[in-house]
Amino acid sequence: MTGQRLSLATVDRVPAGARPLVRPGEVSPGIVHLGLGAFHRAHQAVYTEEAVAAAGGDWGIVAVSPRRRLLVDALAAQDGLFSVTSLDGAGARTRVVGAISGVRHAPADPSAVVALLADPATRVVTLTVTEKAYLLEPATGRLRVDPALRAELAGQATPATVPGLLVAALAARARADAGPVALVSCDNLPANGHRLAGVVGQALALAGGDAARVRDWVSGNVTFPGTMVDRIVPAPTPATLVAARAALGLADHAAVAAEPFRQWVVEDAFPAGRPAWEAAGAVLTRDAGPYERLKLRALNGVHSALAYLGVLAGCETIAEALRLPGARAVVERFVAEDVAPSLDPPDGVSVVAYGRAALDRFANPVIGHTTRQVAMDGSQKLPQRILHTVADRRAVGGSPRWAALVVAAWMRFVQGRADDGRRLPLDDPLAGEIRAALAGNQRPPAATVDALVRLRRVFAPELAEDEVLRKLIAEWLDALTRHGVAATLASAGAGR
Ligand code: CS2
Repeated sequence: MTGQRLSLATVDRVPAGARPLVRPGEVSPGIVHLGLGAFHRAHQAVYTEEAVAAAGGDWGIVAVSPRRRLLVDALAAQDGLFSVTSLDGAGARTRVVGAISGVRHAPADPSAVVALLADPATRVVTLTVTEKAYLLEPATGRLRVDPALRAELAGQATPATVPGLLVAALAARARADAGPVALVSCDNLPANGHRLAGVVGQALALAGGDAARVRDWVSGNVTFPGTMVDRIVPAPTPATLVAARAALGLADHAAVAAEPFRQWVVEDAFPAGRPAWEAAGAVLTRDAGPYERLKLRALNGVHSALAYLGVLAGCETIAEALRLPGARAVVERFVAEDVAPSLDPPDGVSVVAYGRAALDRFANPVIGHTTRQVAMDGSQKLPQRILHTVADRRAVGGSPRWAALVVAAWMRFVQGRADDGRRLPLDDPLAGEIRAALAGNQRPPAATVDALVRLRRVFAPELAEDEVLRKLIAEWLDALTRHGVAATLASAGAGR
């Protein structure tokens, strides 16, 4: 793209209604964010900007990319400015956001990132690093310690992982007595606050040096508020940048597009203050657990269902998958018959109505959220999205038929061929183990199910040993293998 680029020098040329509410440089940093992906820019950055515009406070965000450099450079060239385009059938609305006051690339200078996290001005640390970056075993939530992490924790290697960076930062903070801080996971993990506390606790237990003193300091000075975060934010495409340019009259290489809907439920446990996020519509609460479980099971669970079924049936997008004959009826029954009885929803919330509203959002005709994007990292997502529902239903003797269909769709997906024979890539940190479990697999569906449920890092032993469940999954896998997704959904959705 040629021509002028979005930056502090050019932003006043942007149409008045699209200008940022606050400007980088006017607000001192108070938040460090790990994970510079599209979701952060369209979610926490927007909430924080609106909160600061409404109620003030030194809550600029320094956004750190733990891995990739591309966005760091794009945002640095734009003084932290980027735009969010909200898209649905009714049209598009683009606005520049000024919440990000600095960017860092962790691999380029890890010690600068550790120093930033340990700076007394940093009072809140938020994370959107995706499930796999916590290095947890998906089935149990225990930290997976490999030699590389062990070396980081022992101080023999530069911190490169999220647990390594956090432990190094907390140790530095404890030594300098830099004041309390909240570490806030904004990833779709179950009980994400507890899981992050567990990561830090287990990592500190393996750390060398003055780890015992650091642990004491952490227990008195660090909180781990749980959160439920929600907004559909597909990976940006060239079309996202073209739309941003048309709306702004300037090139924006860090533009994102998202659905208009957004929600944030946050446990209000911030020992050194926080932005007035409630002024931007966030719900501050004592316990985000009921919201989080509802969202993971009735929204993300259905998302994953549509992703696996859709990708097998040759659908590019989630909206297209939802249009397959029978698909909507099947996922509605999944929510009503399997998810709803597994949950105690937040007061006044109907699981079925929540599920229907999620489907209406998935039907957004212009957002173009790809089935492949949602299908990736299935081993990290399946437990909290599907298997916890299955376990809760099986514990009371239920027969989670529709959840079993989703597990079967995932199993067919990891076998690597769509219904039309096209190859499906497996983008998953456990790809090697999954392939090994399937090795030489020309087996009948029941044997495939037996091989895959033995992946203990994904399936808890009580599920792997549950014959009723294995049979349910195998029946669906047989149907999907014989008839394909389209015919299976058409018949199941019609109640046959
Ligand atoms: C999706 C989520 O990619 C995925 O796995 O299910 O990113 C989903 O779009 C968000 O959680 C919606 O809030």
